[in-house]
Amino acid sequence: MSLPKNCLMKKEIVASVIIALAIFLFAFNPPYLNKNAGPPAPLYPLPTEKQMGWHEMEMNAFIHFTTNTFTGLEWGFGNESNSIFNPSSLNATQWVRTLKDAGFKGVILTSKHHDGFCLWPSKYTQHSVKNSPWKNGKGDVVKDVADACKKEGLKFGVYLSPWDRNHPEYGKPAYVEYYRNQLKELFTNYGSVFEMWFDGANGGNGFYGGANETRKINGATYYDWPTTLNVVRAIQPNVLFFSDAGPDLRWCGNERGTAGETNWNTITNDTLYAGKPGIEKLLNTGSENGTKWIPSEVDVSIRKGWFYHPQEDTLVKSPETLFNIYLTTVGRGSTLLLNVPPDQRGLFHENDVKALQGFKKLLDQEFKTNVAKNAVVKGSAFRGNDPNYSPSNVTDGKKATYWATDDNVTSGSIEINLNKTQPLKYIMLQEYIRLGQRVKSFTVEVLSDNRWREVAAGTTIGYKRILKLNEVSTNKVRINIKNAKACPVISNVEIF
Ligand code: FUL
Repeated sequence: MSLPKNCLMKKEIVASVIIALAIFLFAFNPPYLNKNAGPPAPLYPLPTEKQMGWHEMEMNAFIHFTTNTFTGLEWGFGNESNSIFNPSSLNATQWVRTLKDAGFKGVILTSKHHDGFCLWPSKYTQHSVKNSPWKNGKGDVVKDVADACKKEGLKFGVYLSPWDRNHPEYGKPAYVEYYRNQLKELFTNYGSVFEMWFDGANGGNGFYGGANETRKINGATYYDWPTTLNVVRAIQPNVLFFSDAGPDLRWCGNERGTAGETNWNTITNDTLYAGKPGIEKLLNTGSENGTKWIPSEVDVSIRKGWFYHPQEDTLVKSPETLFNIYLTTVGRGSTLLLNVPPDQRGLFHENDVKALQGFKKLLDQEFKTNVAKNAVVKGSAFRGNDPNYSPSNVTDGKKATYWATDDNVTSGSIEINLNKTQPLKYIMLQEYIRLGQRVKSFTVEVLSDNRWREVAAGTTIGYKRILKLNEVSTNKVRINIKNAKACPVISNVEIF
């Protein structure tokens, strides 16, 4: 039986439409039909919004100042007389301005160190500035620093030593109450606090109101941290808590200025607590499959000690050393917390100021021109062939755009065309960590004499990774993500 002519024509039209659609799909691969459409699923755990803000600060400063500045000690015993605290010309604005000019974004002040002397007129103790000759007992260093930070636009943070070698009740429940009352004072009276620094040191012997004995506490239970932290959170929910093991920020495991070359922001902290012996290595690297996002912070002093001692005036770290510390902290995805201790006048010493200025000069000089800015980037593959995830997103200078591959593709390469051959010193890479930390290993190659040559390699990237390239000359750079926990998501590449 033969079909009518108009029916045959309809069949031909339908066939042509199907062929045209197939050609269109093959050619344009529209993202809405691709299984890899849309952004990659988050890889948990993720940073919180306040942790993201902290990552972006990159460099904060520590200020260690107390009776130790006048006694020459690093750990006051707790029997120091209030009368020795008498800076002749304390000027917190000089501290904060110097730090701001050097690129620091936040300041953490030792409101009370292990010796128990309080830099603010706490109503819970007589051992404080209120009974010192400084400003006839009317001064308040915490207020001075908090106000200077507000004025200069830096964030203000607080260190309050849990260990107190002055307090008669240290080791008993009454001291924990005292400690919480002091936290309440600090978090109520000085405006917003971005970070609270809990020191893990719980040494043993001390003055303890005249007992002169050794007191040991159980670091895991004595302070009842969950309750203590909730006291603070009830006043300022946005504060970040630092201690050896978090809960928000972790110690990097050393005071030398070196984050782990492998540095996971993730760690499982269920069995960790501040001061727990033997956890340094784990804190330094974090763990690939850690269940919580607790990034590492690197505290290191510009001098040998944490407090000012005149005999260390010649031992201030040089701008070059500070720059290297920058590379092994910020350049390894951590945040730097650099200590600068005021002297007996209550000023940053000239040598420290000079070192900080030299450090800033080096930072500006070494990272002056990003030759990859807006450079053309080609990639081995990108997510669903969707331009939203194209390799060129890594050079567009935008924080929220990134190159990503298809799900289950855990490696990939991008090639950056620099247009002209030029000497290169550093490469900087950033993962889009809002979707989790992913990269486990990568290499960097440059094209020279028509051959790709490996010039750098690393493991983790995280918030930021900077590698030295040792002045290679090239016009093309290739970044190979060798392995990742899930499809890599790279937001930024800069080359200097
Ligand atoms: C250590 C303390 O014992 C030092 O004195 C200093 O405060 C440093 C930042 O932390 O644990």
